[in-house]
Amino acid sequence: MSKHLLLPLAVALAAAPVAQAAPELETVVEGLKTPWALAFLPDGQLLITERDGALRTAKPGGKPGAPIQGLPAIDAVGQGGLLDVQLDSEFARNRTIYFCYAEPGADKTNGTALARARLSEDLKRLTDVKVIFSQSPKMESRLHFGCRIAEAPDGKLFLSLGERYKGMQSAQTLDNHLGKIVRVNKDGSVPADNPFVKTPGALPEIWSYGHRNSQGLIVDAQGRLWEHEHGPQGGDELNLISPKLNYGWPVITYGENYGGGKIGDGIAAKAGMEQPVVKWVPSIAPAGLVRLKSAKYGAAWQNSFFIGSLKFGHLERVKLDADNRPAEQEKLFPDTGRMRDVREGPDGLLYLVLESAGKVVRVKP
Ligand SMILES: [Ca+2]
Repeated sequence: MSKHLLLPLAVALAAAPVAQAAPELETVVEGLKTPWALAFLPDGQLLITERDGALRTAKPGGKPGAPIQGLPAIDAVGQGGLLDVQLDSEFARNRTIYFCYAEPGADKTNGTALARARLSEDLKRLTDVKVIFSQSPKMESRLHFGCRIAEAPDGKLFLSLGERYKGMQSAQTLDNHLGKIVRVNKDGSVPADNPFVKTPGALPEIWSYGHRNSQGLIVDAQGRLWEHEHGPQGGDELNLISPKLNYGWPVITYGENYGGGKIGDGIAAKAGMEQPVVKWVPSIAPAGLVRLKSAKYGAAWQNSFFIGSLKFGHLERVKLDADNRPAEQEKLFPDTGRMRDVREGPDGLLYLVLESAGKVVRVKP
């Protein structure tokens, strides 16, 4: 008797709809060519870089505008071109933006440079363009520009710099800007309290060293600097960055050479070199970094890191515990296509830059 009565209830439970719908993506802008980075203007428009050397605005739901005039000469070769863009924290007052890019040098060389400029009220041109930092030395290379910009609460600027692939050994020495994170004032001058200003032979802009190729750099809500970087085959990393520290490349790595074979001594740890907070083997090829401040997606996602994967085309979510160990990790939106940038909009929503698709999409809450 009781079994007979329970049966319909069990059937009803099995057929019940899933309580929580999976988040979905919606297109915000399309028709871009190899977009690389995204910023949000106060009027609701987006400011987007294209790697080939165009900076454009776009209204959500609209088409990209004509290229903004006034960019400096850009070496759009290989992985290089017009890369990151950031608004000054006081953009509404000073209309200042920062952008980094592959700056051409003599004899086919290039290097990552950071420039500032004012964006005209009509959004059509840049004025007062000034290069405030140039990576030294420039190299003949199409690879590993790094190139993410982050502004700290005190107004200092951080910039990630790749080791240009050919210069990997130089990531361990302080007489160059290869494989470094640097810190400068907004006018390009060197802050007096940078960690190596009094070290003989060291370049004074250096904040940390031993990096490979970083395309993710943020200051979180607590004022901490986070960076992720591409390892070689295997061994991508998320690092918590402190001044003066050595993050190990190419002496220590969880990766190996492309096609196999150890790098250097094939070791993953060494005294005096920092361990990553998170490592990825195999590599996801990380690009773009957010630590989500908003509660728009619920408590689980709030304070999580979101990282685009170029290789697998998904959005990686990582949440750390109180001791900065990975507590939650998942792969969202698999096979969406090369994800080049991830940002949190002023609306508290996640925006993704899809490189091959030429789109900016938004994660619906
Ligand atoms: Ca490392």
